[in-house]
Amino acid sequence: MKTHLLPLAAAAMLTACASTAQTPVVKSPAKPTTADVPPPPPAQPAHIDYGAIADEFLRDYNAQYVRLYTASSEAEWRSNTHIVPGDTANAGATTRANQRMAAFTGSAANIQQLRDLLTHRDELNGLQVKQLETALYNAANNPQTVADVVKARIKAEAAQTEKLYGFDYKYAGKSVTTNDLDELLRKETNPAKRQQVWEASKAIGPTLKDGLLNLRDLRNQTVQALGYPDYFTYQASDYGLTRDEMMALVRKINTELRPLYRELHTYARYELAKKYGVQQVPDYLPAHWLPNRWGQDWGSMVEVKGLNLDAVLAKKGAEWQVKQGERFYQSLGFSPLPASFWEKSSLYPLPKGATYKKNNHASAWHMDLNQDLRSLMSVEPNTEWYETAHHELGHIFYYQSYSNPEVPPLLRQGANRAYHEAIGSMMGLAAKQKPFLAGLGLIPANTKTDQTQQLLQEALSYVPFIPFASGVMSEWENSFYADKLPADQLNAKWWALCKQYQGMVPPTTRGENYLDPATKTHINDDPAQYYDYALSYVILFQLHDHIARKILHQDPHATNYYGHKEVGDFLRDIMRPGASRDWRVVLKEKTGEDLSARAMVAYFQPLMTYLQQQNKGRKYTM
Ligand code: X8Z
Ligand code: ZN
Repeated sequence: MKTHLLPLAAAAMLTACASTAQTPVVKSPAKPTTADVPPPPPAQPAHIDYGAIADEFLRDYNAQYVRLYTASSEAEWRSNTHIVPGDTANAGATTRANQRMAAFTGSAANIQQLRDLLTHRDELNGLQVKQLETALYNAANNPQTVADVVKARIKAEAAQTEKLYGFDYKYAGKSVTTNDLDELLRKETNPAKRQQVWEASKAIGPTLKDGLLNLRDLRNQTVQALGYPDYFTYQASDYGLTRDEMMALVRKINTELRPLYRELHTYARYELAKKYGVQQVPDYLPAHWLPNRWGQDWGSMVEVKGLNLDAVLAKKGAEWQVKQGERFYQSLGFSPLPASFWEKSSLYPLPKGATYKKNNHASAWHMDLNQDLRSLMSVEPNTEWYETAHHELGHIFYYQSYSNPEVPPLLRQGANRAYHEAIGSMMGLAAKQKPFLAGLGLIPANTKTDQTQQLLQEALSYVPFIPFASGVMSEWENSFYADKLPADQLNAKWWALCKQYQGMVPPTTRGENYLDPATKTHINDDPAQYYDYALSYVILFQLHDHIARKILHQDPHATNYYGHKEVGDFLRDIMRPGASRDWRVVLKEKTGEDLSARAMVAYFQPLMTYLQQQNKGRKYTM
């Protein structure tokens, strides 16, 4: 699950409680007191102070919201960190906590009150309107007018989480973790073994099919009660966009990066065919050739001489990576993490032989919408986890930044969801650049490295993500929720999109007895919002470009942010207000630009000539 912002179920749990909702107190017009005084002028309705009414309502609402949110987070935390297959106690407690949250945020009385107050928006201040809109948006995920549907959905979500993270992956007859599978996909050179590993990673799919189909209907029905046509549209509306506008945006981003992706795709087909000793270069990339379960990040395909971060990190260890992440943020002026972060987080893989499992996908949690900040990871000493640790800490420092008295709990979210994803990913990018590594003493300052190879390595890591995130994932979920993709076409649609956007095909035919999209955790527990990540990559390059050129006066390809408080000030200006400012205004104000792939395309532009030379005489298939 992603955020991160809200642990998933927490997203589902944004809800309000009827019983405690206040009804506005309206003063009656004054009555005349004596008979012989001249008749009073016709009674004017007394002035109603909607601002004061909204204040009182929101004070109560926020207090309840924090209380229920915290209880929900605690239950979810337990459900995600202590999974005993067959034991339903955690799922039961989570379901109950989330239902209490839903009964509050989706209560008919609260919905009525929110709507009433919003009809007087002209008399309210911006912060009040934003909070009321957010509460109404949250209500749409849990309307108690369809209480049975909401209840069923919350229960189904808890059950799906258990299945998803309780799954026992097997490879070569032994139980393995997803970390093991990922490591094998990065390192194994025998294509037949690679295929077995890849297939092992997909074995979970069919176990999630019934649950996912059920969740689709329940998610759609829930939001339909407040007038959204489908769940995808509901999620897009959080950005102030329609479904069509969101799809147009992600398609535009994909088109802008397509020429570069086409070169990388051609390059990868030929280079991997060479590596695996295959004579006939395939037109489409076999999925099991790529160093990632979904082909979303190919960074480990090349090793840059003099910059072997894996080797450096192996010596430093997993704990060092997380601590180093904190040091980096602190060097920019962020406050140290509270002791409770270190005490309560679950940062490393479970010990061998543990009798329970935990969610293996990284996330960051804002438990009480205040200072109880936690991360759930399975950090191992390697580049991928080094970057992920920086990513998760980005969420954590975002939480910390907007947990201030100016931001009411309802608005303790990112400027939009993509900003929340962008900050830590940008820090992850910065933490891998050569001057930064040299500054830390991780590589000798005079190390000679090939800049083209370095940029190629970065391109392989960041660019293939775009057709995956803005293409395959977004198109599939759009079709799944909004177009109600038929249950017997789920896998066929997935692979048609993989071929169209990623130029990637499965090693063997994958019929409807498989459900390969469900192997991506987000499809189950972060539904209809994977475009957040595509947008976050675009934003991260916009922010990085600005920081490098305008603040540090450094080449964006070779920066060292370390110790630069002015970089921290720039970031905190974005992070501190949370969701209380409009995300478009924030981007324009801070970077001078609208959301655009310009900076990302420009960053990798120097690589185009190299790739075109490498690909001379090669067959392009996309
Ligand atoms: O899910 C994540 C984060 C958690 S918010 C680790 N990411 C996406 C993924 O793994 O698919 C980060 C980038 C893309
Ligand atoms: Zn994230």
